[in-house]
Amino acid sequence: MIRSKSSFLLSSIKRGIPLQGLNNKTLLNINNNSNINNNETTLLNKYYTSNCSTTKPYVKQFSSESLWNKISDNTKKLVENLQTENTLYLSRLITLIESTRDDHQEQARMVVSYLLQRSKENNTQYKSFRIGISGPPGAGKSTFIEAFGKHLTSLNHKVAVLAIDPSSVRSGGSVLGDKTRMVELSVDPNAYVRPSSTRGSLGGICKSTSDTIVLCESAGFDVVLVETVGVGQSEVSIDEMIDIFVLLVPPANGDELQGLKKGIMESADLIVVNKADGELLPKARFTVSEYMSALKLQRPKSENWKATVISCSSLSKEGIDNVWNMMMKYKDTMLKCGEFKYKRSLQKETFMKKLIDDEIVQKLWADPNVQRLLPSLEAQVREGNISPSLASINIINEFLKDKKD
Ligand SMILES: Nc1nc2c(ncn2[C@@H]2O[C@H](COP(=O)(O)OP(=O)(O)OP(=O)(O)O)[C@@H](O)[C@H]2O)c(=O)[nH]1
Ligand SMILES: [Mg+2]
Repeated sequence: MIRSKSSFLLSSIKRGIPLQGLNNKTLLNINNNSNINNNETTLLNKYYTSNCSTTKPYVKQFSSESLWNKISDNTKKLVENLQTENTLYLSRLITLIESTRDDHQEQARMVVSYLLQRSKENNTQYKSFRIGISGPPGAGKSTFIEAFGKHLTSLNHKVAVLAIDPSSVRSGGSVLGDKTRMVELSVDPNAYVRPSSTRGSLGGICKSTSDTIVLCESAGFDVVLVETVGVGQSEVSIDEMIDIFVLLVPPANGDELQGLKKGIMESADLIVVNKADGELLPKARFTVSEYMSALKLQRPKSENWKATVISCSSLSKEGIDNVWNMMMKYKDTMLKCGEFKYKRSLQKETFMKKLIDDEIVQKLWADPNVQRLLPSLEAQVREGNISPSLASINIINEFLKDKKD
């Protein structure tokens, strides 16, 4: 009798039919029945734990109303005016996001979550296109973004340009997002150019960029260009916040290509050889074919899209339309196969976990108990009295001491 009941339950689980009446007692009976093989027992137990167990996962929900209620009146005004032509409101909200003050951070978290919910409700969350552009110094990134951005605004798109610059953390200076090279774009009413924030850690800059993207989209910018340098050299991967990664390279000869190819090429969805004009044209053509053959040798990043190489000139604007068409082809393909949405949800999850890592580590080092214990343990590790692993577990325990239930 138990055998027939378990067979019924198992076949229902395999067919994805929801089960009722699978309680502890039934499960125990089935588990004790020797006719069931190990795989079947595991399947039943797994199903029970995730679907029938009384220890339900803790669900905390945030309604858009409750988020809205936590936003101050001043900030509410900025949010309400976000979609107006005036980008002053957008800039002020970005400043809030970049602020290191705790109360500002708290407000920023509410605003971004609220806006995320709103775009979900309005079904606009996948309307936007986040494009990451990177490349070696002097490749023509700024010139390209100016020409490309102008092309997009001529097609009635609204374009936001943001920048992540890991070197600004070290040098304290802003290099990217230079409005000087984006003369036309920065005065275009359908474009918004925001130079890189130079304050805070790299993790902090990336966190604010990720939130800034949400703000720009809520303000009606449907294309967000994120310019970066140093991709692949830092712990932060631009892939965590963009939909397509474009590598912009100058025409080069064989030797120069060798240096760039590794690593960074693997993250590219599209390689654009810039400066395909005048005397550089033959060299640009050669570079395209070199990158093409190099791509053939590497494993594709996605099974739904094969990275490709095209050329353009940001000065003569030749081929700029082609770059956009190729990007749109990518978006269409990724949307149709579901990878676009999947990638975005995965990015958010990964980012959440990274933020937890960052936050916990910062809290640990700032903890007074840890600070008191640290010098003596450091000294003992240096002198070889205790192992680094023993010292580290002592430090972690010290940090958790008052926090355990
Ligand atoms: N011939 C030609 N020159 C270009 C083109 N695009 C950019 N340049 C030139 O290349 C130089 C570097 O351009 P930028 O746009 O500053 O390059 P970048 O990659 O932003 O440089 P960094 O910000 O220093 O990393 C400038 O002198 C540009 O005029 C192009 O399509 N054709
Ligand atoms: Mg530049």
